[in-house]
Amino acid sequence: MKKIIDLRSDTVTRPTEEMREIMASAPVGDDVFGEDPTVNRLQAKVAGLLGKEAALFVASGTMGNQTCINAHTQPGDEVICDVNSHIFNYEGGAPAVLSGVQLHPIYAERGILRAEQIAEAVRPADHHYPHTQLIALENTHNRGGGAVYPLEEMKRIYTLAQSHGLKVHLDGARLWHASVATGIPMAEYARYADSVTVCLSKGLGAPVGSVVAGPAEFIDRVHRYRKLYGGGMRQAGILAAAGIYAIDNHFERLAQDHRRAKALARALAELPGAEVNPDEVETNIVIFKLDPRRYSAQAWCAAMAEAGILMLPFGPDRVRMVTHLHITDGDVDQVVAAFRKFLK
Ligand code: TLP
Repeated sequence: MKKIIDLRSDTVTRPTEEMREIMASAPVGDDVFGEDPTVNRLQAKVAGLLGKEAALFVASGTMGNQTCINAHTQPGDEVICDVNSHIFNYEGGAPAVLSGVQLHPIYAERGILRAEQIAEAVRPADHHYPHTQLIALENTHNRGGGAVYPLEEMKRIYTLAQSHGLKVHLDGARLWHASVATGIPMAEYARYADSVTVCLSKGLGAPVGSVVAGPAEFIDRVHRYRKLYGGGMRQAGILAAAGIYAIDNHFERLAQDHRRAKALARALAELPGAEVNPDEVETNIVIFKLDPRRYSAQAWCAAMAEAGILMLPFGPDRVRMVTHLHITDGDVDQVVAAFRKFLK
């Protein structure tokens, strides 16, 4: 059977044989009683990696972001984010539904907000305005084409937040990638955020799960929201074991995904009918623009699918490709050959 090359997302990975074996033999207990030793081990490990006091295993990145937003805010508060952020675009309007807060989205080049833009968006203390309470950042930035937040900018934003009494939440679904791409430890990025969500089920290749981290008192409040959202899982150690394995075995290898994404972007940039700047491909996401006279994103993805290559339309003339654990150098060669065939 011909292999399907699935570049739609790094969420499509399946657990490897070795990961499945580790999952099957993981010691477990009732995590709602705090008694699952493998969940506790994962939480301690991620708290350590992020340099935070405490961490909590949650079902998904969305649950991580939303429990944190809820724990940071009161209904009626405002959350500053960028217009292309995941919390604004892909979480079902959850901040309004679950926390009763309003998002204040700002346009930012490749999703990277500058401290000056945020300073302008912070509301004055006047009863006409909502109360600004939280700044939400995303590193790496998904719709920004996997852009890495410059550490210096995060530091400036955090300093600004502190001077206004605001909190900072970091959607670090792919913070692993930022760390591998720059060599900057995860904890160094996390220093400039009050809370962080990291995902195990994206580039790291675990089947399920994310972890939130922050001060112990804050994580205790997040824990309450996790329960309230129905996210209290029982013998979740089976899943946490996959996360521990993924961190230990699939973290450093993300550099390969970055190299392959760059190779895809370089090949595309040489062809007419597609636009992408390979220098901007810093991690495992490539977003390119098609010449609409030749292909719409839908038509392109349908044509590629015929050739056994899956990509995701990311707007009427934009397409996203994400490299991951199951994409090999041979796959990259095959995709490049298809580009040449379709765009010649
Ligand atoms: N992103 C998914 C889709 O929802 C777009 C993907 O395929 O990339 N933060 C960021 C930055 C994300 O990219 C995602 C997932 C999440 C949060 C949500 O994680 P899950 O899917 O676990 O709720």
